[in-house]
Amino acid sequence: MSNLEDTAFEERLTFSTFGCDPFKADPRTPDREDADVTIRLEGAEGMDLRAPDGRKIKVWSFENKSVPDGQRRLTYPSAPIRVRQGQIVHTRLSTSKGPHTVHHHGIEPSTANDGVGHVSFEVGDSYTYQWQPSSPGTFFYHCHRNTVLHFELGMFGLLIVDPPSGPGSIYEGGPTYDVEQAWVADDMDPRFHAISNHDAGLCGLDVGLNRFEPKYFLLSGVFNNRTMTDSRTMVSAKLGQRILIRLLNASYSILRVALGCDAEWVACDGRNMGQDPWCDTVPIPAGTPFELTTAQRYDLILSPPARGTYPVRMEFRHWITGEIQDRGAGVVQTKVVVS
Ligand SMILES: [Cu+2]
Repeated sequence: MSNLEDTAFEERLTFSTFGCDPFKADPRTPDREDADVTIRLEGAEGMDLRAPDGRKIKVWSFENKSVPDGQRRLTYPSAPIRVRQGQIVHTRLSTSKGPHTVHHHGIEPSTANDGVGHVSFEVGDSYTYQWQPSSPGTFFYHCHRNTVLHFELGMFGLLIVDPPSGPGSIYEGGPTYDVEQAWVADDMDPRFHAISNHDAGLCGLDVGLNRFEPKYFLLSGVFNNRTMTDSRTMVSAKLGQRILIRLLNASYSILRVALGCDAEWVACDGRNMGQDPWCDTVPIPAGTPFELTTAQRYDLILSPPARGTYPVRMEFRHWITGEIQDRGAGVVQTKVVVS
């Protein structure tokens, strides 16, 4: 059903419209303008990952129907969205298999376009989110419908905002980089991934979403038995190159990170440091641990002074006890190789 001209429909919208029983419709985007970029996403289910112990782990994802021919539309995490500061962006979400939303985390659109369940549209059919990033940086997008479950099941991806001139610097006139690496850390509790009811845990249902006991630990979609060698996780650079790390903690743990080389922390949560006199960048000496809470992003510049292999260690720690998850097994290691 399309109701672009259906003002009577809009008059029927109430708070409960956004609650436990999302409507099937294609509501009009308020203040809609022509887009510079349009991204088409489909809420998708049913992709299986093979864990190191042989177990099949079901994940949900956003199928990105805007990626060029030949690229995979369905990935875990979902395909990155990449736009430029100041562009008007339309994210067109279709949901044939159940209600979802898209929350562009860290972007500040109008409420109707914010994709937060219960306070704006939960999309039972289709909706076009309109947004315009004001700051370049590292963000991410995720479903905000029954978030604890849908986010854990994999409905998220990186969102990178480049300055108007494009990739190569953090912001216009800011620090530059030659090599770029995204690290998206995630932990998985297989019990959550066996749930197939979209609404499990929502609106009075109790399926134990308050008990999260992760058994699998991943970086950028790679299980931690492969992260030392997989090209999606290890970094290769030439001596003298500057490496930008875009690090997102998409796990439900505290992520404690230690790098084997010095780093400069240049941006946090999509906000640049060093751009204003009251907010400087922060040097992080080699081996000094730092921590990211769930959903936090760090942008780091590495410029290793010599050829070699620099280890990277990430520990997934319990948010209350601080202990490494899964009796000490919750660790991901990778490396930065400079040749
Ligand atoms: Cu969802």
